[in-house]
Amino acid sequence: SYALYDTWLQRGYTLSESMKTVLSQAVLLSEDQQLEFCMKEYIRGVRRMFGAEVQQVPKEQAGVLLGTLEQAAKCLPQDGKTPGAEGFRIYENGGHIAVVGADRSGLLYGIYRLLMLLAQGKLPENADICETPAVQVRALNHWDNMSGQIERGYAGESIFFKDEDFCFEEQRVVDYARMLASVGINTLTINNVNVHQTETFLISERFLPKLARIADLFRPFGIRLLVSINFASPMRIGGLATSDPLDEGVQHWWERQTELIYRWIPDLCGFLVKADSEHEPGPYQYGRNHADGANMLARALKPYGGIVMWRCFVYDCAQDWRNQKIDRPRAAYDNFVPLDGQFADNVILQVKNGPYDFQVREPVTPLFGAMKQTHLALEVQVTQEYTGQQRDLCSLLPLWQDVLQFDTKRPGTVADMFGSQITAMAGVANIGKSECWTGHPLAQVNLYGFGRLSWNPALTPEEITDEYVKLAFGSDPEVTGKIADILQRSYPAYEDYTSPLGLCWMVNPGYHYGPNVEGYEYTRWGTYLRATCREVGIDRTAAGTGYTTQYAPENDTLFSNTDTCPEKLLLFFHRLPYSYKLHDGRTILQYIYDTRFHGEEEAEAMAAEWDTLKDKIAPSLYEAVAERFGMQLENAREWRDVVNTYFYRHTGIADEKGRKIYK
Ligand code: GCW
Repeated sequence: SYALYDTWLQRGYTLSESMKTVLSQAVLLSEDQQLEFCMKEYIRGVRRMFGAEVQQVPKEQAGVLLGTLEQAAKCLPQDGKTPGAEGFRIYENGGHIAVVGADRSGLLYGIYRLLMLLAQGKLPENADICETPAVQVRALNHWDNMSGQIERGYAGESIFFKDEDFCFEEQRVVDYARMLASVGINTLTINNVNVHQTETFLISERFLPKLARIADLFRPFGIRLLVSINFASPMRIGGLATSDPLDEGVQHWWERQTELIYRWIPDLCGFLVKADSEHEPGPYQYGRNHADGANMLARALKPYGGIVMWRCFVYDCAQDWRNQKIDRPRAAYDNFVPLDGQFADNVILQVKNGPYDFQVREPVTPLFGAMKQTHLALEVQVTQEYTGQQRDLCSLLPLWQDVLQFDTKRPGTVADMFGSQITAMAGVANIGKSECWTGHPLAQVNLYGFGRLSWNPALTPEEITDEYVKLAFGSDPEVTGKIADILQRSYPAYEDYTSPLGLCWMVNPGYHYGPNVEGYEYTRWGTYLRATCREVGIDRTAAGTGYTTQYAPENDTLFSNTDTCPEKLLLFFHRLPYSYKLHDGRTILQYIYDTRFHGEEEAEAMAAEWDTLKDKIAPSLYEAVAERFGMQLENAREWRDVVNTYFYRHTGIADEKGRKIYK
């Protein structure tokens, strides 16, 4: 039977009888009670996924040996290959499989990986897989409000909150914890970075017992909570007259409050902070800087081993559109780079992947490589705010791959910096109460992929997609092949109908779905196209706003030169006439027309390909996705026609191919 709720670790898969026999004789090589949970997860997985009952047998009879390095290192060849913290080694030899974790979490990850490899039919004979996560903090950030509503959520209401209080089904939370752990996520924030009135009290006695209960449910899965705090808590909770980070009373307040929090949740990971950003309180209000603010919290957390994840999404959100001197993409660098070296060791600055805000196509933030003495986190948006809102299909894996493989020249790619300068990866969750968790059933690929990439940023979109479709949709190669194909086409298609050449923000203001070319043109948000009848885009080179100078000199040159600037970003970096010729000889205008038509055709083609699966997949899945494709087609047509008409009316130049453009 097929249920939308069941994702990649929950279904039944076929397995040879001989492999089932191997799996069903297992031993845990440890007396450590802490590890028994891992065995339970193993037993549950083997039963649920492969329909076999596990017997715990003496070591000599075991097909599968589970343990940590401490007690099970002897099951591995003594060849010096040792997994690092949270890592594991899976070793198959003569019909015996050893899963050895570097530690408890490593063992759990190794067990899930074994089960997932078997489910995909991918455990080779003589398998020897030794992995250590590339990133220490693999965090998922919910933007859930305690009202139950989720900021930028497209999958129903919160699975944690309702009516200004906690409200959760424990079984669902546990199933969720397992999903996250199976892809290696080890840190979770359940409340929005915009911390409203009620949520401010999550770190007070009013809610700590319930928050602690949530922590208890995630703990066995190796997941620690990181709570979003309100920078003004000393005033709002403590009744102080100020929240100035250099005020001694404020510092003491945070110390006492942190002590209280840790009494309830001894392994709390720390605090997540959005300060001086989009009207949230912060140190600037007191004439202090972000190091002052972050370090104050870091000091309070230090005795407990806690960390501060401090967001860099700080910009002027009350800009005058007439003022062309201010350029919003410069903001994170301008605010934070001068503070390099001033942040405490247990502070991680959390930086969005691009300098704007999760647009369909942006360059990579210039902060990576520019802050050599500061821990950084890469933040990506798993929820599809600007990428189709889980109505349109958009696998974000190619977007993230572009980010991870970007060569900063400072030196190395973003992926290369993990473990040294970049110590964390954070994703904004796309989860809610929807039956399939993610609104659009195929949007699960983004959660799955985020986890896999934060574990191993070198994985390719093709590899991750292949894993996901096999785990989620079974072993019929026609089905998995077609779904993989649809997923791979989805981001290029979405980019095609929405965002030509790096032009951002042509969305409806506020809710950010659907086209509205000048929706943000005369607003305070710093998000402009400046299209005239002749030209479009913003000059961000040294001759313009100077944004390109925030990159390493080689990249400044690369982006500043219209011949070497990646074309997908041409109008992000440059202001150019519509007649400007691209490398293939097309004008910018013709490119805009062509991609709009092509993106819409791709949406139709994906929907048609999905239809061919109608008799091959569960009706609930078929219907749910088909319904979304219906919405996507409408959206793609709207984008095509609105954007084409806008530029036709501005230029008066017709499509060379004579296709329908509304005059
Ligand atoms: O993109 C903007 C979103 C806001 C969000 C903000 C942020 C949580 O539109 O909804 O607020 O980014 O990242 O803080």
